[in-house]
Amino acid sequence: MKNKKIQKEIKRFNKLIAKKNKPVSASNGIFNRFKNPIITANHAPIHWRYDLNQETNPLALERIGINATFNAGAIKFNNKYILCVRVEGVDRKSFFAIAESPNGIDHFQFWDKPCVIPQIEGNPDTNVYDMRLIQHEDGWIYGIFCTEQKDPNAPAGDTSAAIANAGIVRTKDLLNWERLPDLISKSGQQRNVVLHPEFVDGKYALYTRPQDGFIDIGSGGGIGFGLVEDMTNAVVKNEIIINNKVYHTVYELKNGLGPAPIKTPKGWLHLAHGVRNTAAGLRYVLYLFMTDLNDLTKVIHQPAGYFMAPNYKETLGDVSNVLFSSGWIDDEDGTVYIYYASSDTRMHVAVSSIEKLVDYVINSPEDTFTSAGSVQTIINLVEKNKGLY
Ligand code: M1P
Repeated sequence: MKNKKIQKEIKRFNKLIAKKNKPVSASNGIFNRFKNPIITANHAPIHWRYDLNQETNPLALERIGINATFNAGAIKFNNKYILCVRVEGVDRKSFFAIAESPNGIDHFQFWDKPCVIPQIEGNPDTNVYDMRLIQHEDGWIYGIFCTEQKDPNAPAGDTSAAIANAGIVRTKDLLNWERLPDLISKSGQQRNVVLHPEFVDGKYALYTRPQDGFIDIGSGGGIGFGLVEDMTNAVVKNEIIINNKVYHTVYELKNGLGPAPIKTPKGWLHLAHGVRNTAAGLRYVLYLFMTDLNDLTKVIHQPAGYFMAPNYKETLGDVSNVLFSSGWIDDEDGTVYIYYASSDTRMHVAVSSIEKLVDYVINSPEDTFTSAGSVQTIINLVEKNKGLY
């Protein structure tokens, strides 16, 4: 017989998993937010957190605390909507855990145990996060994530300087993960590295985000692109920046690719995050752009500004004013499930479609980079709308 308090916790947990989600009515027509976050720290299974043995836990106390669930990779696998969630414990360590849903919008439930990511001998990860899941045409599912360690060259007494790089794993079943060597590139640091799902000239193609420092991009800004001969020894020799950070835009300070791009008849659809600095700290928003089907380095469409920014509730969390996405699923019927995290705390879904996203990215005005230009853009629409209002 389980302790009464634990029984109550299990009841509360089951109610949470069974909770239905529904779209909020307010929408700009491009996407729909949903009422409830889809995965929170409270979705962490009871048996990860409680010692259920009455003898060793007579007071039914929680033994292992979970702080947040965010920045998940996404894939449709065996007809289930799968998220590889960044779960963060109260010890600040992040790890990966698979959660699945039958419909992509609610009933997300973690698998029995978190993912076991093999370590590289002699070079263990201190922290891992933000895994992108990519079904590559070579037949493997790749997980590209950030691996972080203390900077060995940090001055004595600096206990926060870190080095970030891209860790690489691959799997066929999302249960057994094969660790491949970390990415080798010319940049001192890498985050937000994503694998393109198709071969390019017989090679693997990686989107990168070279940076000089752990937080600061320094001279290395922008979303980069480079080819790799072999994922079992991934070396990017030449990185070119395909989508730069730009003064007085929502990606002024830095940017980074979200999930792997989606192929559409008009081009490759990309979801990215842009960051700017404010008096209240960094603000992370999501934006879209499209690259040429035959030249992945050529951006052919990019609407001005953001696609999604944190709403009032989403602005609050551990790292406030952040929307971050590293996973989306384009379903067989053209629906697109955009999985995003708010303020490094919890996961949400927004639903759109290929048709809407392509229309948005192609037909929304581009940035003119000046206030006068923005006014002219509105006047152009007013003129076009004459007689129609
Ligand atoms: O805290 C906001 C985000 O900061 C980092 O993103 P980026 O490398 O683009 O600055 C990451 O740590 C990310 O996990 C986090 O959500």
